[in-house]
Amino acid sequence: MTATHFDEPPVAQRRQLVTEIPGPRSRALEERRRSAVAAGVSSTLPVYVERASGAVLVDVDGNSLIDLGAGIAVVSVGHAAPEVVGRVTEQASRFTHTCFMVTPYEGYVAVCEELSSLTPGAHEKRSALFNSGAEAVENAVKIARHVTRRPAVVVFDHAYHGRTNLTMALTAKNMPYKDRFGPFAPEVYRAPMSYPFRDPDQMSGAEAAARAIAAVESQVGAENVACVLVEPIQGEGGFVVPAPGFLPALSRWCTANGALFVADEIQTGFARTGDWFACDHEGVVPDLITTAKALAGGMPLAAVTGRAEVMDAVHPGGLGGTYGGNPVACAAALGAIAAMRDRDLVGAARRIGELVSERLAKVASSSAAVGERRGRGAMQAVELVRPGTREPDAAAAKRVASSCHAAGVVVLTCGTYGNVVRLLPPLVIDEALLVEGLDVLAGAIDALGA
Ligand code: PLZ
Repeated sequence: MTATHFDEPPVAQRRQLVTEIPGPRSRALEERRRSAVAAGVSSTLPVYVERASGAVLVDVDGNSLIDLGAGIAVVSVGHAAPEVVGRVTEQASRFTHTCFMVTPYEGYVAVCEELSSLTPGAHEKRSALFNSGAEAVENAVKIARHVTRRPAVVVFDHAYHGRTNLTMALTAKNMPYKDRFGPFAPEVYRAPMSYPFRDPDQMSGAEAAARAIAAVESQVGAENVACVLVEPIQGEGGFVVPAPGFLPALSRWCTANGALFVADEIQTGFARTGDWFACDHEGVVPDLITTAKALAGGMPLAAVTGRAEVMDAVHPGGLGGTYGGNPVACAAALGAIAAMRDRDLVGAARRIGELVSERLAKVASSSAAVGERRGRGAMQAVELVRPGTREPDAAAAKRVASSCHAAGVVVLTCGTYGNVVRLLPPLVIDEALLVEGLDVLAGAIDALGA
C-alpha cells in the first residue's frame, strides 16, 4: 500500500508564505497548463493546490493560504471535512456508480429526505438530483413549464444562473459568460432587481417588487409566466441583498397569478447566510428551490426540491441523467449535512457575519473607496467606487484582490461591474485566522489611498 493523505500530519490552520505567490512550482504548472488546458477556462489565482483542510490551502510550493472563498461557497464545512472524507471513502470502496435510473441505492433517497426536511416550508416535498447548479436550474425551468403549461421565465438584472445554453439566457452579464456564445434560449424576460445601493433613494422592497411586476405584466403578461426565478441574495451579480419585502411580494404575486416562485439558493443555501436558506430570513416559501455547491461539501451534486404535487406532475422518465445523484456525491452530501447540523454551522455563519460585517463597516467608514458594505451571515462584500461617487471601480477591486492574493489570502471579486470584493469563508474557520485574513483585506483597501 502506498502512503495516503491520512498518514500525513494535519494541515496547520495558519498562513505561511515560503515563496512569492505564485511560487516556482505553480508557475511551472501554469506553463504546462497553457499547452493542454483550453484558454477559455481561467483561474483567479494560479497557485496549484496540493492539499487543503479547514480554511487553509497548501500549494505545491509549500505556501499555506487562508481561503476566504471556499471554492465559491462550496466547502462550507471546510476542506477535507472528516464527515465528508470518511463517507466518500467508505462509499467509494463499496461502489461508485450504478445509475439511479437503472438500479437505485439508499443514499439518493436519504439526500432527498434531508432536502425535504431542511428546505423552507413544512409542506410535502419531492426532490430530483443533478450534477451542477446550472443543470438544477435547467430542470427547475423544465418542471415549471411542464406543470404550468406556460412558456415564460422571469429573471432579474444582475442574475447568475449558469453557463449552459438556457442558463446563459437566464444570466444577465455578457462578459465573460455570454459573449458570442448565442443564440440564446427564447422566452426569458429580465425584470429590474431590488438593488438598494443603486436604486432611487429609499425605494422599499415592496416598491421594487411593484416595479418588477409592472414590467412583467406589461411586457410578458401574467398568464404567460411559468416561473419567476430569483437568487434571494445575488451571488456572481455582486452580493446584492434585495430590500426587505421584495422577495415576499414576488412570491405572493406568483401565487396569485398561477406562476411558480423559484429560489436559486445554489450560492446562498446550506447555512451560508446564517439560516439554512436565505429565503428563511423573511419566511418566504418557494414552490421550487435549486441547491448545489455547499450541499455536498465539494463533490458535484445539485438538486431541485419542490412541492410534491408540482414535482410529481412530471411523467416517469421525464427527469434524470447518467450521473445525477451519484452515490459518492450523495455520501458526501450526507456527511456535509451531518457536519452542518452537528457543528451548528448556521450559528457559526451568524458569528462570522457579525465579525466580518463589523470589521468591513470600520473599513468602509475610513475609506471613501467603499461605496457600500453588505451581505448576510458568512456572505459579505464591499462594493468599491470612485471616491465621492457611485461609479463602479473595477480596477480598485482587482488591485485589492491581487494584493490579498500576494499576501496569501484568497478573496474573490464579483458584480455586474466587477467592482465587488466578496468573502465566502468556510464556516469552520478559526476566528483568529479569519481576523488575520480581514486585516490583510482591510490593509489592501486602505492602500487604495481613498
Ligand atoms: N446559480 C446562484 O452561484 C454558480 C459560478 C462561477 P454551477 N456560481 C459560480 C463561474 O464563473 O462559473 C451558480 C450560482 C447560482 C447557479 C450557478 C451555477 O452552478 O454548479 O456552476 O453550474
